[in-house]
Order: sequence, then structure tokens, then C-alpha cells
Amino acid sequence: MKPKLALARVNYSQLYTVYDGGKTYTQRDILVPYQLLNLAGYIREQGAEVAIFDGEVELLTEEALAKRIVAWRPDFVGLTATTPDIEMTIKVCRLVKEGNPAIVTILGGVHATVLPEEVAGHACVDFVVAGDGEKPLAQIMAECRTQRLPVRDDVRQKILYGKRPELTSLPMPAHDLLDYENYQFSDPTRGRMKTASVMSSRGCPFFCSFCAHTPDVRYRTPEAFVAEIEYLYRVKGVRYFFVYDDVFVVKRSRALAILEQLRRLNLADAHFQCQARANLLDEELLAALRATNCVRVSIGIESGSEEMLARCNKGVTKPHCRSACSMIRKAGLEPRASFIIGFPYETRATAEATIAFAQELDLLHANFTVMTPYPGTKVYDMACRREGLRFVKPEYARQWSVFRRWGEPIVETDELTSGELEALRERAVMEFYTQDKVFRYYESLFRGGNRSRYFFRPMNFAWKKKFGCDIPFWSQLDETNLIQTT
Ligand code: B12
Repeated sequence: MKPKLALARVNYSQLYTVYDGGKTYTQRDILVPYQLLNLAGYIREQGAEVAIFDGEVELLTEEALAKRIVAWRPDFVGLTATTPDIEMTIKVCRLVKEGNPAIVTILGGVHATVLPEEVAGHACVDFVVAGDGEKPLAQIMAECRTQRLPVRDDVRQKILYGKRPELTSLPMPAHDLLDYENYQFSDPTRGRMKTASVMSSRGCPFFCSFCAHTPDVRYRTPEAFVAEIEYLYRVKGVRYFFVYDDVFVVKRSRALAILEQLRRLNLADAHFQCQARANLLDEELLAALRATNCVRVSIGIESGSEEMLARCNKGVTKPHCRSACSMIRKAGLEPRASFIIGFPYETRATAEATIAFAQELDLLHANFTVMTPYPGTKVYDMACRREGLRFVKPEYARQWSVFRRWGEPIVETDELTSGELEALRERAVMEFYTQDKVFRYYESLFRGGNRSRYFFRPMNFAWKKKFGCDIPFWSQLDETNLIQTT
């Protein structure tokens, strides 16, 4: 009989409390669990039966998720977690073990990669995988079958370190396991469409102070990546693609080759969004992106203070950001920018510079967050050492559920309290989304038929803050899909 592996992620969006005070929308954008799809594709090739349990889709409680997993009678359960959802994930793990102690539990993902010993310290966790999970997961499953569950007592023995596999040898992620009806993104003008996450590479060669990442970049072949997109388009009916490579354009000639292959496929009504860096864009690259129907490019602008930019080690300057935003717009694409308030040594003046810079740039969408120093990053170490940044309460440094990025701020700088950082973030949203050019754009989207309250909530948040009232067309937006979770 084939071994059975259940792969799962928890309902993570219940952690967020942005804009609407924790309300959750049924028709929100849900992105596929791409890490689980990668693992499933590989493990299935090794002869196992695999199912994916996505707690996010139905907003399952930990109890409900564990119950479903146990009812499927798996031999192995693999759970993925980032930092803010690790505690919920451990709870699911514990409930699965209580439901059936014979199930072997394995935890992986970015948090387990950064802090494997901590995760392995939980009695309900049999194995921890740090790093890329395909091969270690296969190894655990093979060993357990031959040795009848060699569960290890020493915490360190529970940890397997994923050697970075050549991506060229991995099969296509197991997209067939998902019902893509559940994964939709609401495009502001084109409506709702089935959406996939795809990656042509793993890793990032840069060392930004606020990011935990794998520094060695590994690539799939352009052909395998393009074939995945074609499959998703033709077989699964996907029309929106988030290209989630850390920096898709990092190898310019390769990006151009991929874009050319995609253009030749002529997937007329497919739309793409990718992540780039302000200093790695040029007109030819942007024209090639446009020619493949790329509609949005996300860039991390981070700060309007040259001092903060230099300190965060991104290698990007304000002139890079100005030129990137205007080049993206000129190419007919939409720049999506994100900003952080609360860098180490941030002052009121540097945060004000960020608020002003966001408005100066050629932008209609901007995302502002207060710094969350994730473990494994330089800013986390700085916050622990109180170097220009510190946790509001020392115990926050290991209280993972507060690391939400879109929740209550957990840090303060030498000059700014967490409340002041949050007030500055709110003001950034308020000033940005009440600009005339931004309002006119949003109003035109409404006139064009966009009725999604979910989409307009940042702007409404801004209006409430600045003018004490809703945007004029708020009552005409669709609220039927709103559910209250708090
Ligand atoms: C796409 C993405 C999202 C999407 C979808 C997330 C999802 N759950 O699928 C959205 C936009 C929803 C999102 C949200 C958030 N994200 Co995000 N996201 C990413 C991104 C860009 C790609 C993730 C991905 O699919 N990678 C591809 C797969 C193949 O790689 P992988 O995830 O590392 O998985 C491999 C191994 O980790 C391991 N593995 C993973 N899980 C498991 C499980 C088992 C059992 C095993 C054995 C192995 C294993 O094997 C996998 C294959 O080799 C990453 C950056 C990155 N490049 O990874 C950030 C990243 C994961 N996100 C991050 C963060 C902070 C968040 C948020 C917490 C932000 C917030 N709102 O507060 C939320 C958390 C949501 C959540 N719990 O999933 C951080 C995580 C930092 C941390 N310590 O937690 C990252 C690393 C970005 C960064 N560098 O800061 N995110």
C-alpha cells in the first residue's frame, strides 16, 4: 500500500487586523500554498499518495483542520509555517498527535528553517525540516517505513537540513491537487480570476537587513517554468499569475528569454505580476514584461530617507526608485510599492520623508507597514540588542504570534514609540490615499464597475481618518461577502 502524506497549512489570515479591524472577506485574495505544491509534486513521484489540506480556504479552526487531517488516515503529516502562524501550526500538530499518535508529524517552512531546534523542542513534532524540504521529506518517509518509526528522543536528531536541490531535477508542482476555484484574485479592472503563484527560481543574492532568505539563487529551466504556466492556463483555467521569485529580473538575459517564450505562447487573457528591484529595471525589460501581459510590478521602495535606505543595505537609492516608478508607468504597467516605517534609528524626520516620498513618486498603490523584525534577519538581532530598535516588551522577541506585519507594531525606535510608529503608518496611508490623483483613479475603477469593498478598504480607511466619513461610493460597494471573524 502506498504511504499517505497529508500536507497542510493553517488559516493564517485570522492573524491580520488591518484596515477593517479584523474583518475577513469570503471573496478575499487567497494565494495557493506553493511550498506544499512543490513538496507534493516531488513526494508523489516517490510513490506516495498525497493530499493538501488548506485551512486558509475555509478559514478552518485548528481543531477543524486537525480533525479533517486525522479523518483522512495519513501515515505522515507535513505542516508548513511562517513565523506568525507557528504557534497555531504547533497546535494543529498536537491535535493531530492526540487524534492518532501513530501519525508521524513533520514541520517545515521558513520559521522551522530559521529556528529548527526551537520547533523540534515540541513533543508533538517528530521531525523538523530546515531548508528545502523535498529530499528530507522523502528521506523521513523512507526511513520510517523501513525502520518502523525511528522517532528520535534528542531534539537535534529530529532535525534534517535540506541540501539545496538542483531545481532542474524537480517535477512540476502538484497543481492538480488543488481546486483553483478556491484561489482567486480580484483584479481592479478585470474582475475575479483564478490565480496561481509560480516561481522560476529560489533564493535572493541580496542582503537586505529586514529579510530572511536563502542567498544562493537556484534556477529552474525557462522551459519547465513556461510549461507550468501553460498547464495552469490551459488545464486549470488560471488567468492571473503571481511570479513570486524574490527578484524575477535578477538575471536579466534569463528573464528576457522566459518572457520571449511566454509571449510566443500567446496566452492572450493571462495576466502577470512580478517582483522586481528599483535598480534592476530598464526600458527593454519592461517592454518585454508588457508584451507578455504583465500588468503589475511590485517593488520595495522601503523608505524615503537616504540614510534609512543606506542602513538597510538594499543598494537602492531614491533616484533609483523615482526612475523605476516612472519607467514602469511609462511602459504601461502598474507599480505596486511597499514602504516600511520603523527601521532601526528611524526618527520622525526620516518617517516623514517616507510619507512625502510615497506621494512624490508616480504611484497609485502603496502599502505601508511598521517594521516587523523577523527572526533570521539583521533587524531581529538589532532589536534583540536594542541597537536603534527594540521590542516594546522584551518577551515579544519570542512570542511569535505577534510578528504579524499587518497587526499591532511590536517595536519602537530610539525616538519613536510603537504608538507613534503606528500613527505615522496610518498617516502615510491617509495622505497617500486621499491624494487627488489617487482618488480620481479609484473613482474611475468604481465607475468602470469595480464593486469590491475589499479592494477599496485602504482608501476608505484613509478617508475616515482624514475626513471622518466614508468614500462617496462606499455604500454602493458589495458587502455581502464580508464575514466577521473577531
Ligand atoms: C508567496 C508568499 C506569500 C503569499 C502566500 C503565502 C503562502 N502561505 O503560500 C502571501 C502574500 C499570502 C504571504 C503572506 C505572508 N508572508 Co509571505 N512570502 C511569500 C514568498 C514570496 C514565497 C513563498 C513561497 O511559496 N516560496 C516557495 C517555496 C518553494 O519555498 P519555501 O516557502 O521556502 O518552501 C520550501 C521550504 O521552506 C520547505 N518547506 C516549507 N514548508 C514545508 C513543510 C514541510 C512539512 C517540509 C518538510 C518542508 C517545508 O520546503 C519547501 C520547498 O523546498 C516568500 C519569500 C520566499 N521567497 O520564499 C515570502 C515569505 C515566506 N513571507 C513572509 C511573511 C513574513 C509573510 C507574512 C507573515 C506577512 C504578514 N502578513 O505578516 C504572511 C504570512 C502568511 C502565511 N502564513 O503563509 C516571510 C516569512 C518570514 C518569517 N520568518 O515568517 C517571507 C520569507 C518573505 C521574507 N523574506 O520576509 N506570503
